[in-house]
Amino acid sequence: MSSAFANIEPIRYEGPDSSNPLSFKYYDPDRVVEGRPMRDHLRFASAFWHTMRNGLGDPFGSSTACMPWDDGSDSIENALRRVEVFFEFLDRIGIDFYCFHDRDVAPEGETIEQSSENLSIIVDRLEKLQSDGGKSLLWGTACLFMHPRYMHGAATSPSIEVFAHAAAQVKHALEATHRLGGLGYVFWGGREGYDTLLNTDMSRELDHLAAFLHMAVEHAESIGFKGQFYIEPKPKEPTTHQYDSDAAACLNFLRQHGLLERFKLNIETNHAELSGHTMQHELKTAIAADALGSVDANMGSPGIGWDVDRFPTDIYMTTNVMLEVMSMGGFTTGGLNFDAKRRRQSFEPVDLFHAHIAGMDAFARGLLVAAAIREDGRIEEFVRERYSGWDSDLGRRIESGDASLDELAAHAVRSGEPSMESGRQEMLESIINSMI
Ligand code: XLS
Ligand code: NI
Ligand code: NI
Repeated sequence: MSSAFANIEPIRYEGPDSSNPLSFKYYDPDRVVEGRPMRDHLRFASAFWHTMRNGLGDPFGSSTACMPWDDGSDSIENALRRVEVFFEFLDRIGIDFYCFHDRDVAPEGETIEQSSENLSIIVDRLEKLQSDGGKSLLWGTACLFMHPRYMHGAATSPSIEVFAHAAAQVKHALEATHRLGGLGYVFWGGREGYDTLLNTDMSRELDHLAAFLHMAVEHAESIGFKGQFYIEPKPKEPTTHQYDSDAAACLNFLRQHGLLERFKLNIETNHAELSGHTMQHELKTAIAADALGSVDANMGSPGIGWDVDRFPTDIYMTTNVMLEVMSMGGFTTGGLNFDAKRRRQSFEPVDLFHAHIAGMDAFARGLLVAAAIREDGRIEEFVRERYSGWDSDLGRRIESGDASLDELAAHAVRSGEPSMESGRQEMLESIINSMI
């Protein structure tokens, strides 16, 4: 086994009074909350692309991350070393799941066949590391946005040759995910959108995207991949407009093209913020359609208009996420994937630990606060009471589509002017504060 982190003890729960920064203050994996251990509620995953491949460069400055195990080359040996170090990291931090793009784990070759062979070599090693370490693949995906050939999109490229190339890449990535027993497969439409409508046939591109996804579903069927497919909404960046702009747009697209049965959504906090919604709004929209699958757990920086992928440390936000996840009975195939990177200044290997610990503890606290809010019941009771008029005979008939405008008009005449009730927003916010 690799020993890149030999000087770091496995991270353990030491409780809120510990002053050891390399310990969990709240994440106690075996602690039972609402009948299940914390680890099963939270299902943390680390993202290979950020943890192992992000040099922390930005548009104004080069990489800063110190990665002594990485020789910077595109060799298979280097790629194998990286996956070894990654699994050592997962082991030390105590994370059970991971996610990757094909091109993060294996170098792209000169041809599509060579790329697929490279991927195969790495997948062999991943398979072994997974079984030795008891780790699982939360989801796999194909990187259809980095290579210059995808500059106009992949499944929505105007070029049929690029579309075919992307299809080949997805076929291989799907097969790799299947071999690794992946629980899911994500489509994030990095460049599936446009920079200007002047050169774009939008409706044709959307039809192509649907055809692409249908082929993926059929291929999954033919190889026996039963994992969950996800679309990950994001409104923009790198394109000016991305078709999968938010949860509602994705759901409409999936429904229109008969894909909703096989797809759920992977909702990312920072993307929700970029779309002008809150994370909770996006989660509720997905849950209302029975389509919340998984979460990319990160957060933005208020006022910054791009995807900064900070580690999620805001306890209000983690509380809201856990309230929604618990309201749907918890994750099934999904989990909390830290699609998050350290700040450029946090360049030391140990910062990978600090960053994940910060995110894990923030979510563990969010879980505990959410459980306390649920147990307390005041908020739920308030909402129930607010809609109690609908529990009447008339309410039930309206909800089941059995009432008419005539009947309601007669009812309104009988009842006179409706009484007004306060929404009590500040009172509710104060209740939440008293539980955090
Ligand atoms: C980028 C996305 C990406 C997906 C996987 O903004 O979050 O990382 O999660 O392709
Ligand atoms: Ni993401
Ligand atoms: Ni993102």
